[in-house]
Amino acid sequence: MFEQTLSIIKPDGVAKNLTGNIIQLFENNGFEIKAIKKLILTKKNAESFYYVHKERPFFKSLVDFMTEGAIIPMVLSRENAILKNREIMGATNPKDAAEGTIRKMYAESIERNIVHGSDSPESAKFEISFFFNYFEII
Ligand code: IDP
Ligand code: MG
Repeated sequence: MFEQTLSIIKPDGVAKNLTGNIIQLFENNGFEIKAIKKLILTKKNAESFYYVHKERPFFKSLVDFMTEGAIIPMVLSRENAILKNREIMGATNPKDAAEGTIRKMYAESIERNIVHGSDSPESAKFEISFFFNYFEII
């Protein structure tokens, strides 16, 4: 099914100048960038975005990390975009990520793992609308 997903280059990825490499990888894998912007989240924004994790022990640390610098959210589309993006990103913990995945190549730790990707059609819908208005998605 042709679908859309939300990807974010997290503050560590932006700070390490990996934006170009990551976008290239998505384009090489058949994704079209339908929308893109650069911004800095407030703590409240980050807490809202990650509300599903609010009871987790790493929640505060995750919010601190996601607000330490600029991020680049993007709407990506292709066939099976949600699953395919998760595949290209690799496992949450870079130690478990497959060779050639973004997290295997670039991530420092389970927290500082370079990219975010929606994990279901429901989360993609919420996450895309969190960052983009309908008229910003081409
Ligand atoms: P995902 O990004 O692979 O979907 P989630 O379980 O949804 O992983 O967790 C959201 C984010 O929270 C992760 O990408 C990572 O930055 C952070 N995180 C997840 N698990 C841990 C942990 O055990 N310790 C610290 N940070 C974590
Ligand atoms: Mg997740």
